[in-house]
Formats: sequence, structure tokens, C-alpha cells
Amino acid sequence: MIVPRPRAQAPRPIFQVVCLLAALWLAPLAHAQTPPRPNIVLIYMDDLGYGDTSAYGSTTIRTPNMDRIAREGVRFTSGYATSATCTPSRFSLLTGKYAWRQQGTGVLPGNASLIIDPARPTLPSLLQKAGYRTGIVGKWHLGLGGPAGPDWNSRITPGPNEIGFAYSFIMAATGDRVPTVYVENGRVVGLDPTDPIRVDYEKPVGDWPTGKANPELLTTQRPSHGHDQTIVNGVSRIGYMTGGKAALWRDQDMGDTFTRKAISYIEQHQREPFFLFFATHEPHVPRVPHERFAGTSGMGPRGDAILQADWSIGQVLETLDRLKLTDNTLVIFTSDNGPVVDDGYVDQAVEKLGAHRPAGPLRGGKYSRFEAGTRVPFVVRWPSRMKPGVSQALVSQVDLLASLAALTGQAVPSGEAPDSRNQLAALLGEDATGRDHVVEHAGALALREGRWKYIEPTRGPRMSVPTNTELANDPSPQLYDLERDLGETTNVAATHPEIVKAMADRLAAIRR
Ligand code: NG6
Ligand code: CA
Repeated sequence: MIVPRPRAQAPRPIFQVVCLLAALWLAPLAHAQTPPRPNIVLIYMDDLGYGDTSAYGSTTIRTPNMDRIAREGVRFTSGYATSATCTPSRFSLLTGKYAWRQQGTGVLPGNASLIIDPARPTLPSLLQKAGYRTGIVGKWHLGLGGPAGPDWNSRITPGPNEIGFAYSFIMAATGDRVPTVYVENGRVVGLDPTDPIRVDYEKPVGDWPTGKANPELLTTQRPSHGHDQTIVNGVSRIGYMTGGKAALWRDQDMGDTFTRKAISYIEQHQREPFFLFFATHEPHVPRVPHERFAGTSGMGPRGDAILQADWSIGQVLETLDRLKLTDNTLVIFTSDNGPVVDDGYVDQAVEKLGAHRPAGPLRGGKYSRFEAGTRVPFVVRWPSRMKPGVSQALVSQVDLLASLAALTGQAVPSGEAPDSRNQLAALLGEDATGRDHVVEHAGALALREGRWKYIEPTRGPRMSVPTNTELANDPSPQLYDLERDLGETTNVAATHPEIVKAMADRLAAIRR
């Protein structure tokens, strides 16, 4: 016979003590399950090459602040941007989707419409969901406004604020494209409403002089190729503009302006987890560093611009130190594409290069499918969590979305961010392998898989003559053994047809 137990019985004191001890014992576990929320500062350089820092072994330039991040963090020798130009690399970084999957993601004019759909998850929107304050300071170059493009004279939307950045202080496109004004949270900074801005990339607007018609007015820098339209601040640009006189930037002050904004952003949000996308302009053209940096590198404005960026980065690192945020801030330092020396202005970059090798040991550069197009400096620092070192893991900027989502406990909706993988362990220096492959993009595609690099056959010029860059276009397939031949000097496709076939098939599958 079963004796029913009395239903509610007052717990015995011993039972209470056991429960209390269990709760105390389990408490740290429950705590461990809430994701860590380090601040995240993504420092994104524009056109900085694999060989442009002493952190990566250059002896011809000294970049102590970039070196500091590398010394205190993990320096990746196989870190990649997705593409060899700006817009597609930034698109992939923010959306987790290779830009070549979407039409219209090439280098954009300064009056292009926004190319990221505000309805889809992005790196900043996922971090926002995780409770982060998100901000961007610096270069945007992903278009602004709806299908009609931006209206510079009212609130410009959609833009960074609509795809996940709660705060934005940007230049719309590049330093060499009009309009040459800053945009803060969708408003042109310092715009006088009685002097509206008009921009056109097809035909002249207004009566401002152009580099083509008035070369005598190019008092700051003149073009070597292209860049002969509206003159602002003694530099002719791509595109025509008029109006907005009070809002025009002075190129020499851009580094200081972005640095100041980055510092005040960190100061304002020091008590909450924040994400700062600090997208510097340097060393993109026009290279017009502040007067105090002019002449400091001995390499002309390109080297001076790199030193100016190094200073900016130093200011950001010091701000983290001063606010005692260094230990729990994840700093990622990388570049949107590889280096170019003459990118369209007469700035002595070629003449004063000397022994400096912007691409280090790599072949090609910006615009190229050789390694220097997309293999870039890539360093991650998080003192309270990571052991410093050097990693050969294959890592790509396209993975930052899924990896940082994983770090902060966010799920990426399935089908979104199709190319982004959680590579957190590699990025934190805990997994020495990383990806098994990465796609490299400059017009056409290439595939790196372990030691092998396959460049799909393409017609098209072998050289970009004005920039003096080898593009890697060839009507025959190319295969390089990067372990033996990092400089891609010897095409071994003919002796390894089976590897060529397997990699071509794999690339076709990835493309689908
Ligand atoms: C090119 C520009 C180059 C640079 C590049 C974009 C000319 C002749 N060249 O068309 O100067 O602006 O576009 O660079 O106009 S990126 O880093 O933003 O992709
Ligand atoms: Ca760039």
C-alpha cells in the first residue's frame, strides 16, 4: 500500500541550507552564460598596404601606434579584405555578404544612393540588438539616400543611421569626390541654408572652377590622371559641385576632425558597451596631411598621411588608456584594400618611395587579384582576453559580422549574411587555422585555399597603366603556391591541372 505523502510540507532547515549552497555554487555559471560585452573599436584604414607599417616588418616607415596594437594583440599574416577597392570591401564587412553577389557595389560616385538595404541585419544593427551604442566616424562610401540619391540640403536618409549606427559623422564617399563636406547624423555640418549644395557627376553645376579649365587654381595639389573636375581647397576632384561654402572641409584638418570626433564618441559612451567604426581617410588620395605632418616621413604626402593616421590611432589608444577601457576593449585594426602609389594626384609618392615597399613581399596592389589587392594588415587586441602573438590563421573581414554576433550572443537570421562565418576563435588567436578558403575580388574572382591561390581566367588589361598596378588578368588560369612563392612569381597551373580544376569547381560552387 502506498501511503500518500502530505502535499505541502515546510522545507526542513537542512534542505534550505543545501539549496542556498547550490544557488551560490551555480551563480558563477549563470553569470558565465551572459555574453561578454567588450567595447569594440574597428579601425579601418583606406588603402594601407601589407608593407606600410613597421608592425608588418617595414624598416622604411615607423608606425609606433599601429605597432603597439600588434605587440599587445594578435597580428594576422593572412588577414583579408574581401575586395581590392573600398565600396565592395565595406559592403561585405557591414553585411556579411560578398559584394560581388550584388549588382551596383563597385566604387560609387559621391551622389550614389545607399546600397545596403536597411531591412537586413548588419554588423552595427546586430551589435545594437546586443545593447551596444554604435557609431561611425570617417569614410562611408556606401551611398546615401533613396533611389533619387541624397538631398544634401535636408536630412539625408537613409544612410548609416538607418542601417544600425546610432551616431554617424562621415564623409559621404572619398576625399577625391564631391561633395567635400561632412555629414553628421544625416545633416551636412555647417551648411548655410541660403547657400544650398548641388552635386552632379555628369555635367557641371554652378560656376566653380574646374581643374581642367583652371589648372592655375590648383594651389594645393594637381591631378596626374582623372580628378580634373570641381576645385575645392586648391584640389580638383571627381564630380561637380557648387554651394555649401561654409561647410567645405579643409583637407589638412580632416585627420584632426575625425580624431576629435572619435575621442569624444568614446568619452561619451565610456560607461556602456560601445562599437566605434573609425574609418580613417589615410592614406587615400588626395594626400594632404596637416601642416605639422607635412615632410615628416621623407616619403612625401603618402608617407606623411600614414604617420598622421598613426598619430590618430595613438590618440584613440590613449583615450582608452585614460578612461581605463583598454583591458576590456576589442580593437581591430585593418585596411579596406591594398596599396597604390600614384592614384591620380601629383604628390611625389612615386618619386619619393625610395626603398619603401607598400605591399611588402606581396605582388600587385589596390585593384588587383594578386595578394596585395586584398591581403592587408589585420590585428586584433583585447588585453583581458587574448594572448599576444602572431597568427597564420586565414581570416577575412566578411567574418566580423558573424564572429562579433557570436561574441555578443546575437543570432544571425538564417540566409542573411550568407558569407559570414563565426571565426571568433581564430580572431581571438585561439584557433591557428581559421577559414579553409577565402575569395579575393577585383572585378573577377580568385580563391585562396590553404597554400594555394587560384586566379580565374579573365580578359582585360594586365596592367592598370595610370596606377602602375599588375591586375592579375590573364586569359589562362593561374595557380600559385603561396607557401613557396608568396610573391606569386611562378604560375604552376600547367603542372597541377587537378588542383586548378578542383579550385575552379569550388569557386563556381561558392558563386552559386
Ligand atoms: C578611382 C580613382 C581613385 C580612387 C578610387 C577609389 C580616378 C582616376 N581614380 O576611380 O583615385 O578614388 O577610384 O578608391 O578617378 S577607393 O579606395 O575608394 O576604392
Ligand atoms: Ca580604399
